[in-house]
Amino acid sequence: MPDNAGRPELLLVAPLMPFLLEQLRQHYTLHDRIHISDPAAFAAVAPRIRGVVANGEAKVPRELIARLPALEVISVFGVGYDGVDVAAAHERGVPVTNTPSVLNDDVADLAIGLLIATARRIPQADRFVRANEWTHGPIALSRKVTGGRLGLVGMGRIGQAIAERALAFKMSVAYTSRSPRAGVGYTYHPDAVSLAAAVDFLVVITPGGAATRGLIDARVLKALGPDGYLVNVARGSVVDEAALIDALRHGAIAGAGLDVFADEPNVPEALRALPNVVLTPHIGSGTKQTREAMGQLTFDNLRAHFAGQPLLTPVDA
Ligand code: 8YV
Repeated sequence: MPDNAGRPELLLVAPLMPFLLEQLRQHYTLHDRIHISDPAAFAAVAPRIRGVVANGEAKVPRELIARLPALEVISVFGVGYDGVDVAAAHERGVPVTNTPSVLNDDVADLAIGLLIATARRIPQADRFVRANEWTHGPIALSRKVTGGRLGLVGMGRIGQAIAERALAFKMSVAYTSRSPRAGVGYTYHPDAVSLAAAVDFLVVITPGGAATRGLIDARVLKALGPDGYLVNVARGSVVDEAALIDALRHGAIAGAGLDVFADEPNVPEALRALPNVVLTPHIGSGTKQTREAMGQLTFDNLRAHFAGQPLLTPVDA
């Protein structure tokens, strides 16, 4: 039986911010993560689910899509959609949308912020002052950022926004990606090892998923070297976390600034205990302004779909 108001029924597969939830509630009947919390209730409503709303971290596997015979659209609150089996959705003729562009500035700001915080050891310096250690003598010197060599793993919209900022710090910019990007004048490297060997700061901003899993491995970290720093604002899956911990422990690299982790929100104790890392809880897009813009785009894509209009930001087949 359709919902009383006859409104499309949506399955939410992730916790969503109130700004988006409130808008969704006005137009749809929402089933919030019942596929996890209440399998019996999910089995009852699954045949009526017409839309799925996910976020950047959520999983929408082939098996879930197969259980939703009436599914018409998947709207992702986030630019990354590596948790969604897009091939399975497209096979069924179900489009997937994401929220590109609106978060470029925030993620780029955080990448530069983490880079500076890590190289200049800002959180460590803050702890130093709070612990009154200054009264015993000065803090150790840190690493200069301006004029350094930046390497970007990924040169999409966010990568380009990071590069623009880096130029203001008089940094040289090089990058690697599957192929050289047309219209981009920065130095191209065919692989991450060669890029890492040529730079001081390696910033990861490439999509997650099978194609990039473990791309930053022990070999890349060795190439980055004992004076090199790693920053990851992409997906934890892109970095071999065990190899990274090992490299940080043994001085194979100088430090790391990490916003994303292999098994969020669980961050290994071994990583949390290291003195040469700056860790943030996946806050790249986490400002009120940007999250609201992402929420609006997530909502607008759904509205367009159910109004029979073209989607604003569909993901490519
Ligand atoms: C998350 C992100 O979507 O856009 C992405 O790909 O990783 C983030 O913006 C956000 O944290 C909401 O879960």
